[in-house]
Amino acid sequence: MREALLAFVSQKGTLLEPEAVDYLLSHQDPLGRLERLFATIRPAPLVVTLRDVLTAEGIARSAAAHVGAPLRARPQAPGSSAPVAASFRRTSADAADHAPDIKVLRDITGQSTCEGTIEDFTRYFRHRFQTLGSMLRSRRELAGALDIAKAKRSTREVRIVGMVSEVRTTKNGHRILDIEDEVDRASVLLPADSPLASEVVVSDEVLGVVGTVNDRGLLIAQSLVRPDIPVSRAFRGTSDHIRAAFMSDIHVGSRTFLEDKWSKFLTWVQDGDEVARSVRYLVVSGDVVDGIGVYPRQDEELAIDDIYGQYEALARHLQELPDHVTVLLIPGNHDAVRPAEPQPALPASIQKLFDSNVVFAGNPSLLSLHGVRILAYHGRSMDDFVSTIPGMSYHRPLDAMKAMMRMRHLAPIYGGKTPIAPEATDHLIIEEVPDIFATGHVHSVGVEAYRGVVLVNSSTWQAQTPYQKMRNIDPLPARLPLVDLATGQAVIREF
Ligand code: D5M
Ligand code: FE
Ligand code: ZN
Repeated sequence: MREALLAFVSQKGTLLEPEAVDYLLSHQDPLGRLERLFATIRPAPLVVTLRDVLTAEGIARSAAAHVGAPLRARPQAPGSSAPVAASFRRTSADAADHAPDIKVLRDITGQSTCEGTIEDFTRYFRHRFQTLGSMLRSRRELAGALDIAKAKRSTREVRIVGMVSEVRTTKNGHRILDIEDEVDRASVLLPADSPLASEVVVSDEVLGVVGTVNDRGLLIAQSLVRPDIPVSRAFRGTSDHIRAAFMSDIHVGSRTFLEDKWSKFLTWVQDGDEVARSVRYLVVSGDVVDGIGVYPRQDEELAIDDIYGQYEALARHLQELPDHVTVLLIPGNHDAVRPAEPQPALPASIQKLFDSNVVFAGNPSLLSLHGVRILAYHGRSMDDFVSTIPGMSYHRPLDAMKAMMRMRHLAPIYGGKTPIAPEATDHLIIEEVPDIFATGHVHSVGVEAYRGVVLVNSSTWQAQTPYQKMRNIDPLPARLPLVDLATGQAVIREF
């Protein structure tokens, strides 16, 4: 029957979302339902979504509650620019009818206490270990987990929780992890002939191991356990189809800031179509200006060489947004705050250059828009994921974002390219599972869902700089991801 459904839609020149296939197959007369659907929607959308099916059947709301969280972001290859789906256009609400409802639930602004002493580092790592460790210990696979010291004396299968201090590969292709808890350490073998040998493991992440200790005290792993997020959860949606647009890496002040693309975006959002009118929020995930002295000889690539001048220019650009768009702005590694993460919101001297429709928060921040939780993070740690994990690339930021979700940490690798301030608590732990997780930094783009969380990487408004050319970084600029706050459905619009 699955084949029959797929053959039917392909003959109509469209595709059927997997969730829609599952829904149809779990009900009587799947083909008949599909035929009736095509009779009601014309022109047929590029991809027929579960929502299309439910809407056509007139039972969208109640049925959606029935089948859990079916309305996921549709996977979209980075850089692809499919036209915005008909179902997305059709359901647009008017943003101007909705008063803003924003809360910054968590960020470091005004709470930094660290001075970088040894005690600070000890306390920081202890908090990381204890918080992620207790998440892990609540996992069924790790029930009865032992301290490392005790596990090393056991002859039976053991479960332990530890922080990775080193990852290495032996000449025979085995991988060895050194892991530590607060008292002891152990070496864990991921045998070359096991699928575990190709698992992504990074230093300083906290994980669980199930295995047996051999007579030389080496723990032979049978499985690795990540804190991860629940398998599926409902999207905490708004009742109206207002949208959040996502951008980052505007790099105002750079010679390669794309004025023409920005004007196209402004024209669309000012007097554009129903989707443009549904944009209630613009979430800007850092690198909003190019900054000064961020990399060697950057001065040669600047059009505005004064930091306040750069923010003033950005403020002028944002002033041109329609009144119904509220902007949430967090800093990145090019912005005028301390580079160490977590970064506080931009200082008052800069905030005062902007209109009151701009809300400032730290990097990272947990935000609430009408109750929809958004974790916004610039994404600097992707530099460390890309440079330490074979197979990760700047063109596939969603892979790194999924790894962060699985590790429940935004920047697990300590001492790499991402500077981390040892605050009293680890603000980079993903304590609360968001509805939407947004990053920027890599100047690529993509949307996807992971276990019900909408992942968004939000492009750039800067063309390739000579510095990026030298580093083989090929940006995908001027793509605007848009997420429906009612359903989590996501699309990318290209300018
Ligand atoms: O980052 C722009 C691009 O450059 C992005 O793809 C990450 C990459 N990048 C940034 N810093 C580094 C370092 N130190 N090594 C390798 N690649 C890097 P932006 O933050 O806008 O400069
Ligand atoms: Fe950037
Ligand atoms: Zn950046």
